[in-house]
Amino acid sequence: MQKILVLNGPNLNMLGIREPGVYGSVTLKDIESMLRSQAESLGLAVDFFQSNHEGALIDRIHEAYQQVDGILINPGALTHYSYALRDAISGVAIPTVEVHMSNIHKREEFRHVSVTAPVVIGQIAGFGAVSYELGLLALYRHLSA
Ligand code: CA2
Repeated sequence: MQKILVLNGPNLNMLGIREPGVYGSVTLKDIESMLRSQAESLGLAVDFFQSNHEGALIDRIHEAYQQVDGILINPGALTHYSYALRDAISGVAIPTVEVHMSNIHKREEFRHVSVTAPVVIGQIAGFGAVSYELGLLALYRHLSA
């Protein structure tokens, strides 16, 4: 069975708790259970990790080296400036899909840039919690191709 690591970056533990206007009322736990049942129907094993710390995310990516078949990541605001996270993703060479709940391209200018986008297979943004579902499906299709 193929293994997928789902990573969430800073502040995503607050989903559904604050700012429901921007990110909706779905919690990270809801997203995890949604992905767990989607993974089961696709025949994938999923593991979840969220951290507010850049280094902890990088350590988790290093641990995934040669252990995991694909990564689904919402790097949060690290998307826009973390060359260290980008190097970690590119270093382990694990097929990765980047997802965002909001459409980062129609928000503030600083969110238009993703420094991680050039080292992932593709990016999905703007569909709320559905971005994660679409991302997992895209990763599955990529790994089965
Ligand atoms: O749209 C996304 O998924 C983002 O990755 C979310 C990040 C943001 O910095 C990116 O630009 C786009 C922020 C997640 C913060 O989530 C919160 C949720 C509730 C309360 C506070 C923050």
